[in-house]
Amino acid sequence: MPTLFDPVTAGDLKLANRIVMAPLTRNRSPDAIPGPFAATYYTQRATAGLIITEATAITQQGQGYSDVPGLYGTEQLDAWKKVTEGVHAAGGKIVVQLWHVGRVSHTSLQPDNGAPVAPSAITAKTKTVLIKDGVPVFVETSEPRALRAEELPELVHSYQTAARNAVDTVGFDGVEIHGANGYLLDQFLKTGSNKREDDYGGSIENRARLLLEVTRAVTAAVGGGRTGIRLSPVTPANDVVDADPQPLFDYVVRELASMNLAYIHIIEGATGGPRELPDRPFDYAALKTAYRDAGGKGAWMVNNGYDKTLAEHAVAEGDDLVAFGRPYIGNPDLVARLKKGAALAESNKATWYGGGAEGYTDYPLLSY
Ligand code: 8OZ
Repeated sequence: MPTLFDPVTAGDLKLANRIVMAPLTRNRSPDAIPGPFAATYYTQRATAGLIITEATAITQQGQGYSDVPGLYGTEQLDAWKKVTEGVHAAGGKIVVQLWHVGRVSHTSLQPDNGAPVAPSAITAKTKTVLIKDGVPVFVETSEPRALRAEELPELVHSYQTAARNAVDTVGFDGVEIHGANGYLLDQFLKTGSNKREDDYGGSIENRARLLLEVTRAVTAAVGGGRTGIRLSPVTPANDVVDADPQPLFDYVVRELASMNLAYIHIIEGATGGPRELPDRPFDYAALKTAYRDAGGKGAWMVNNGYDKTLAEHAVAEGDDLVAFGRPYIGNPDLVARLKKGAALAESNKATWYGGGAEGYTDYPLLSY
């Protein structure tokens, strides 16, 4: 039986172990350009079987927070190149997470200070982070406008362009489509945020259409074997809710099954919070069965609140990859620590978002 520390193949990605560094927003990319310490930060963590970068905007319209990186300008691509070169020189694998925040944004971050875009003109009851004088400030998100149907092909195309640039120009090993946590694609999926009356709203098929079009476009550009997708069926993050998530997500993964993806990345429960939500029950085993029964061969990646025991159990039960988020902030050598059964370092919450090297690249390796 495989363990967490055994190699695994996910599509075209040959991974040294089953431990994944989950995407972590760190707000250290002024002007949306990965900052001076990004290459060191990711390279320090290259013993992960796979690194998924922090969420990275595919367009300026896709930006929702201060100082998060993008993937749509030459300087951004050049800065990311230093990251992929560092990680590869250290023997690691890294994919970039493709992000469009939709309504989780603020006019001050949008092109021409316009309204953020969304499936429907419904403001999210959530906050975003603006960095003012180096200090994170939480502000209400701005009222969005509904995307017009004729804008959607260009939106799909912008995911495709970002994916192609990521792999061909920057040298990422692949991409992860951010379909989770209440951002644009999740807003389209769920009934609470999608009240459209066109082909992109109403039925499950219609609400899933944009996510599936994006995924097809991305796989056409870089190959299914270099494409992963992240989903969060029941997270309340960023004020999303669906009236009946099980059939919705069972449908989504059945449709994804034929796209030969590298992996499906599932956030169980509330992102960064409880794994079980009494008012939002969900059967993750049934979800995985729906994917496998439809012929899905991608690696099954689980995430949220895993420790060594839970992760070993998941792999023993047949999950292929386990993603660790917060533990990776303070433990660059998480793989070695888990292997040794060493204690994990706590990270300093005050330096999670924004700042420089402190709380970013200064967490020590195990000393034994
Ligand atoms: C924390 C802070 C800002 C953004 C996500 C991209 O939840 C995020 C995010 C997390 O997916």
